[in-house]
Amino acid sequence: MAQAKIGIIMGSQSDWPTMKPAAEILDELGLDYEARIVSAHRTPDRLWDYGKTAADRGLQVIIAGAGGAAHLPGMMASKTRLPVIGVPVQTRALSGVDSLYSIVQMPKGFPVATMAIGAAGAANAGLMAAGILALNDAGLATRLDAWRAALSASIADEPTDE
Ligand code: RP5
Repeated sequence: MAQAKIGIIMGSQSDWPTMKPAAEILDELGLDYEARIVSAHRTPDRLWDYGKTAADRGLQVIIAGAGGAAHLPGMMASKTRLPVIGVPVQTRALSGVDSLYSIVQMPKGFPVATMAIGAAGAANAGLMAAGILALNDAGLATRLDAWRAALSASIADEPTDE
């Protein structure tokens, strides 16, 4: 099987329900991806290895979701030049604001493109990854345009009571 160009990584199994919408968008757009649990705190060696080998393995974009003290996207950005798209996972104690601040406040030099908190952010991460790959893939660009047009067409002109 061909190496996927998109990696979806997350800090815990518990992040998967939040991150799954990213995978679903990629499925809809016919894009291969790999999904892995890579924790900055619990499996730091796995994180190191993933970041060190990502580009050579053929990955082009990494979507990284984490919650709370969400170091994963930033640490991954420190280990690879590939674009890293961060997804703050909603937490119970602080509603994901902790995750958002942990991911978005990167120092100059190691950017993480940070999405909204939660499942909408994950879906947008999938769309952002697709947009990046579409720069060099005309077929994907056409599919992404069609996806966006279908979403626009699904929005009613007027509100209803239901
Ligand atoms: C983070 O800690 C993970 O990204 C997750 O959002 C959070 C809680 O993890 P679990 O305790 O549910 O495994 O590292």
